[in-house]
Amino acid sequence: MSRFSVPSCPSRIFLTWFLALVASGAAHAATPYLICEVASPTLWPPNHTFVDIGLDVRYVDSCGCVRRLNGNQFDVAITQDEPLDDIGDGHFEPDACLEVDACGCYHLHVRAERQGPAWNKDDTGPKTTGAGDGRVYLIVVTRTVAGVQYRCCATVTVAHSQNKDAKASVAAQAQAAKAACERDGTMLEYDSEGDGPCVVAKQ
Ligand SMILES: [Ca+2]
Ligand SMILES: [Ca+2]
Repeated sequence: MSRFSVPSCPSRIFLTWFLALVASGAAHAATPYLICEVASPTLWPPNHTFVDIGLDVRYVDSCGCVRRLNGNQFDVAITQDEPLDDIGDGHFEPDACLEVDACGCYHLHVRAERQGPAWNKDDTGPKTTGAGDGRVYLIVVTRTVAGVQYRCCATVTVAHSQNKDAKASVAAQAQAAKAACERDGTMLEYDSEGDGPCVVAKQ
């Protein structure tokens, strides 16, 4: 006599339901994704110093397991919506610097600065080539797993001033930049890392 017998009807129903449940779960395995967060999404005052923005990158796999990534486990690009060196922004370059320390921990430093006012004090005409409406830094992190590239986006802003309208304006710019990045990887106009050496000090 076989050790295994055909299940009774209620048991067969349960077995069918269980197998269907397992199959359903396999078919709906979640798509992996990246999470990017910064501890300092807004910088003030605009004193041209580098600030470690506390970039935190996590990878969520198809099982929902969350892993914090070290700096050697992803690529990062940082761009901004203002030139690196223009009128009224202190003439410091580069404006971002990514360091990976001996322990593999990463530190993304961003310069706390933005362009000066868009108009001369007597309102006789434009003073800068930019709008002077606050600076947005866009951080784009990518990671490739089994030939598939995943992306996440975060922003850091430096408002033109601390009044309500200036802060709302730069927040709206950041929101739009993040949405475009998440949609199709769109970056901002200027490469924050520029061509200069990565030195975490005011130059
Ligand atoms: Ca600069
Ligand atoms: Ca801007």
